[in-house]
Amino acid sequence: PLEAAGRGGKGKKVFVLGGDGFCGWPTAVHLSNAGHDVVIIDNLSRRKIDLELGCESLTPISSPEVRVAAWNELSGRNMRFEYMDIAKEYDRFLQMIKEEKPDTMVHFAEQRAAPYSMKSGATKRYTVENNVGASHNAVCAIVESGLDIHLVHLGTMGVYGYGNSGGKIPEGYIDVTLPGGRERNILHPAYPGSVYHATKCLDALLFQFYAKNDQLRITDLHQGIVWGTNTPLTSKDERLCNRFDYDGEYGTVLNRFLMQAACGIPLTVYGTGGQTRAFIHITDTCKCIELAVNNPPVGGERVKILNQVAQTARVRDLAQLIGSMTGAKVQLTANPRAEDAENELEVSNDQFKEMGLDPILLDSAAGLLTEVQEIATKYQHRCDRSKVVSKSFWNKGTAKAAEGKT
Ligand code: NAD
Ligand code: USQ
Repeated sequence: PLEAAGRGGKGKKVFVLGGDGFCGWPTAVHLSNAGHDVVIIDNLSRRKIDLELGCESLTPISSPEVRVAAWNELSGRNMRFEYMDIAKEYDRFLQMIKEEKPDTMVHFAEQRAAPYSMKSGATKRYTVENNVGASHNAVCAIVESGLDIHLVHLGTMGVYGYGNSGGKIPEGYIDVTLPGGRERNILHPAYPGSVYHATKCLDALLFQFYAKNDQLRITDLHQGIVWGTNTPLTSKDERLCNRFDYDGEYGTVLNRFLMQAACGIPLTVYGTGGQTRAFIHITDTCKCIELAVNNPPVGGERVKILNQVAQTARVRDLAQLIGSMTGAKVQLTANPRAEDAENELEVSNDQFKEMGLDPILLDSAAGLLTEVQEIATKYQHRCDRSKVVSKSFWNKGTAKAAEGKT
């Protein structure tokens, strides 16, 4: 049996893997503020990919050393940052786990952009090697350390796929009757739409195996698209400012629309805009992760899977919402992705609701939408307009049509 890491309750020691990123940084601050002892581990690969793409966050972000020092100065806490690649530096990672004995590891440390993952053979291979390597190293190191560490992993709604299968998507598992009549409760079938999303499906299988074989305590959070930029805590000081991706590879749809409206760029709705996706505000991301950290599974056999979403929305409805708020025009754009033009999506988020989450909904979030717009307006001089159009095509038909036009 694994040795209990010992602290329990409040004030856990938490490693935040990928804690310099868009979701990781505000979560690290949130957990530190809640009384946990936070250590960020990050290899700064996201900042390096910005250099590769010739792009950077719309908001100016401080170095990890400066933002961590600023938070400690403001809060009196003792957050730390360790520069490490968890996919490549296994021995060092294991050693650090053995020495510091974290109660929990929150794992954000993956390449998270679907368009980037589909850009070339090199980015496909990097995404698989990095993401699967990072996730496997995390579970393997927990087993090798002999410590009973709870792993909280950020997965994606995209593991379920966006077909029009009908019915509400359950939280991770479905009941099936196998040929021959045997009843089973199994992982929901995986149906990824990009190499990036496929890595999250591979992660889920690894987690299933390690939970069964080694009784690891794992929570897998199937998160929707995150919008917003700062949280009440990261707004406290400019040095704590969170990143804001707007480019065609890393920018996600709602934040892109808010930034495009602020910069006078027509909203880039791909295809008919009939794609329905799940959404959550960055402040709720932090709250959900705190709930997950404080409510670990009992352990053994089964991964705890929760859908980390506030609501679903259709892309063209979002464009209409932002258009009516700001007067921005909509630009229907040939879809560079291979995905259904129109889909329905209904998702269960019962477990977070039962734990007390009262999520921010777009209908009543006018103030938060305006806040993001104000941030985008403030930093519009940092926007490189040549980076707004996606350079990644995985819909071959569309790519050919686009080539024909140039
Ligand atoms: P991000 O790219 O901003 O952050 C990821 C961080 O992990 C970066 O700081 C990066 O440098 C680090 N990292 C990557 N590989 C690493 C490695 N091998 N070793 C150490 N550090 C490494 O992404 P994000 O938007 O913050 O997303 C975080 C997680 O949440 C991802 O796993 C993503 O799949 C998931 N997620 C994000 C969204 C979203 O809308 N942003 C939605 C659903 C799920
Ligand atoms: N889209 C547009 N116009 C744009 C950008 C996107 O119409 O300018 C459309 C896309 O075609 C897609 C939808 O908006 O149908 C969402 O795209 P996105 O880039 O906002 O989100 P996605 O690629 O799905 O990925 C993001 C995160 C990823 C996370 C995922 C959650 O980058 O890390 O896993 O959201 S989910 O979508 O629920 O799987």
